[in-house]
Formats: sequence, structure tokens, C-alpha cells
Amino acid sequence: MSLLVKGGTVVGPTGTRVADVLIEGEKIVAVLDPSFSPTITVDEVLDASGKYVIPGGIDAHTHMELPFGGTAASDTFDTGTRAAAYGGTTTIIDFAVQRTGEVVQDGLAAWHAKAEGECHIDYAFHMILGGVDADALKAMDQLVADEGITSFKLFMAYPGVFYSDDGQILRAMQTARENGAMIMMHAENGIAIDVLVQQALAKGQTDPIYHGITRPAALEAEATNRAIALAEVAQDCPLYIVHLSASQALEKVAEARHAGRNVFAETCPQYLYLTLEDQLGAPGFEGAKWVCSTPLRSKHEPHQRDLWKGLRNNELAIVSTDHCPFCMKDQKELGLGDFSKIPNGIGGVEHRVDLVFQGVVDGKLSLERWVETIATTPARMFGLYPQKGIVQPGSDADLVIYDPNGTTRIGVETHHMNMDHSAYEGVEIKGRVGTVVSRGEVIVADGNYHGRKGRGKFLKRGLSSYLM
Ligand code: DUC
Ligand code: ZN
Ligand code: ZN
Repeated sequence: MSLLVKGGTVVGPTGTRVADVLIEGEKIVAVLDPSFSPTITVDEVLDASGKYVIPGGIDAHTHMELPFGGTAASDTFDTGTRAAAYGGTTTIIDFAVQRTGEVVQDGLAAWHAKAEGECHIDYAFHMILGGVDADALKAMDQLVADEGITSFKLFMAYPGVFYSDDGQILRAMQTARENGAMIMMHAENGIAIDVLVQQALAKGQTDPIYHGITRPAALEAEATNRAIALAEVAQDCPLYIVHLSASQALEKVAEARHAGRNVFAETCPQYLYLTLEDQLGAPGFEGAKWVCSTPLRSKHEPHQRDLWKGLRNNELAIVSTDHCPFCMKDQKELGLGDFSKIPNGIGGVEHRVDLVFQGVVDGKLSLERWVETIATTPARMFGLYPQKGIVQPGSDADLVIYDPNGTTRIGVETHHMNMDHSAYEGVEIKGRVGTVVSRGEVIVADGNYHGRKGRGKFLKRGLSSYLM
């Protein structure tokens, strides 16, 4: 099967040009000046004139079916990857989980069992380490060498669940420095947060808004700083701060990066668009929709301005979603009367490409940076480049024809995620995902779905291109 994507403006990390993209089978074979391609015979031509042609989105942070707070994230690999495809994402990197006390490889096998035969797009895994001990450190080496798992997430938050203390973190970082893996850090001081949570509950402060109030920016900044210091002690182990939300934490990352350190960070659309005040203004228990960790920050502080600036100047490398959806009914409702029991997470895997494009429309980001933060850098950061993340000969034919003149209105009635609400209800984007191609196959066209469950392949990843 051959396909010609004709007349679009191809956007890459270093520039744009009008070009035709020739696809044979699953691969891009040529990116041609339009004057060449009239002579080519293909099975199908997709007209992309007036549209952008970008690499398929790579969401480097999702949690399909994540067990959390007595329930599990409501999107399966089936529903979540289909929704991702609708939104122009053609690869996800999900987090396999080693629960505390579990053998790492058993946790990984359980994740493979959840995903295999279910995914609509290609997928890879990071590994959450829920218990760093000698066996887990050995397992890290084995996963890097044999399993294509080259990044490990640790938690400075959630004492008693996923939490690692500083000694465990340092050991995992030392191991990563040796085997070339990336350490991903949930940087919040969970011990101090738990004190604030208990104090709030003791005062009868049980509403969802107290979730954010008991997770102050200072405790994100402190943990970020501590993670950076521990990585320095571990011979500059590569460190990636996940879901960074606060200006104060960004300052710590920026300082390390300006010093030439091996430190990177991502933010998420919720921190670029939603605020604590959205949650505060919501009636009754509605604020639970926006309970996630790190939490939403106040609009009266310059977090959003600083995050957009960080994306422009590469202090922030990537926008991922931290897609971790829970329905209100029977899930978020577990925290009625006690905010600390609300499962943490926002679903957004379907909206990331659009929400970051809105930053281009608003003059906050260049087209090139849009593509870099949603596709090219995630591929490079997590060992998928150049198979993924770029429109060039030899790469997988994963691409999106994006219509800058279209409109996307986000809401529960139209989204495809398995959620009974939307964190972005009513948000309108001046742009629209038109056609989505995954390994040479048109899986979405004009809002219609043509893909199928099970076509997505597991990707064994290499080491990060940013490894120093
Ligand atoms: N944060 C969330 O909001 N959900 C899942 C885990 C996490 O760290
Ligand atoms: Zn996290
Ligand atoms: Zn997460």
C-alpha cells in the first residue's frame, strides 16, 4: 500500500516547508518537493493543502488502568489508545507498575498482559518502582538490557504506597547512571504533605479544594531541588521531573539546566490551562474533577506564564498528559467527605495535541516548538528516535494532517475517553485534527475512526538521545 500526503506544510523541529510525503507500507520513504510528485503513482492520495503535516503525537506519560486509591483509572488500553488516536497521538508511553513487595518483572508482565492485543496505536512502557531494594536494582539492569524499558519512575510523594526515601532514590540513580537509564521523578515532599492533609482534615476541611491547598508549591520545589541534588551525587544521573506545575520548581530545573546538568522536565496541559480557582469556583463536590498531583496552581501567581516561557526556552522539554482518568460516579466520589480519598488524576490523552496548538494560536509557542514538545523531543528523550517523532525518510509513517482553520470544542458529549466528565468542558481550540496515519494506515479521517484494537505494537525503547 502506498500513500501520498500532498501539498501540506510539513512541520519539523527545525522548520517548515511545503512538501509531499510519500509512504510505502509502514514507512515514510520520501519527503518531496511538490514539483516532483505528479509523476508518482500511488494507491491513495491525501490532500493536505492548507494544512500542517506533523509527526504523530507521542504522549510520554499515561496511566491506563492504573490502580489508585481502591479503584483503577477508567481508561483501558483499548479505550485510552483509541481516544489518543482521535486526538492525533500515535504512540503512548505508559507506566508499568511494580507494587511495593512485588517482583519488578512480575509487575511488567502484568502490564504487558493488560496492553497486549488491546492497543490501537503503538505503545511502550516506563517502569514505576514501588520498592527499591537489591532485587529491584538488578531488575533495572535486566529491563534496560532485555526489555526495552529504559526509564524508571520514583515517587517522593505518597508515603506508604509508591514512595521511595532518599537512600532508595540515590541507589536507583546510581544504578541508572551505570546502565544508561533515565530516572523520572514525581517531585513532591509527601511526608510534609501528609502532615498538612491530616491537619486540614482535623479542622473539618474535607472539600476537594483542600487537595491543592495541602500540596503547596514550596513542597514541589523542595522535592525537585532534592532530586536534582541526589542526581548530582549519583554522578549526574539523567533526571526527568514529571508533571511540573509550579514556577518555584521550574526555577530549580532551569538553574540545573543552565549549569549544564542532565536534568529535564515536562509539564502537562492541565497546568497550562486550568487553575486552583477553577476548582474553587466549582459547586459542591465538582472540584474533584480537577484533583490531580501535582495539583493545579493559583491564577494569582505566575505559574502559567512561567510554564509557557519554559516551553519556549527549553527549560521544559515536553508536554505529556499524565492521563489518569477517573469517573465522578463511584470513583472520584470515593472522596466525598474526605478529599484525601479522591483518586488523583485528570484524563486528557485526547486533547494534548490541540491544547498545545492553542499555544501557537495564542502566540505563546512557535509551530516548530509545538511539534518538538509533543512529538520529536518525547521520541528523543525516551529512545524512540528516529523511528518516531519526525517526518523523514526511514521513519515510521505516523503523522497527523492538522487543520489550523478547523475548530475543536472539548466536552464529555464528544470525547472518546472513558470518563463521565471532562476537565476541559467547553474549551474551544482554533485548530482540528483531520487525518491520523499510524504506520501507514489511516486510522482517523474527518472525525471517523478506521483503526482497530490490537493493531498497536509494543515498542522496545533504546537509551535516551540526551544521555551525556
Ligand atoms: N498523579 C496523578 O494525578 N495521578 C496518578 C499519579 C500521580 O502521580
Ligand atoms: Zn506522578
Ligand atoms: Zn503520572
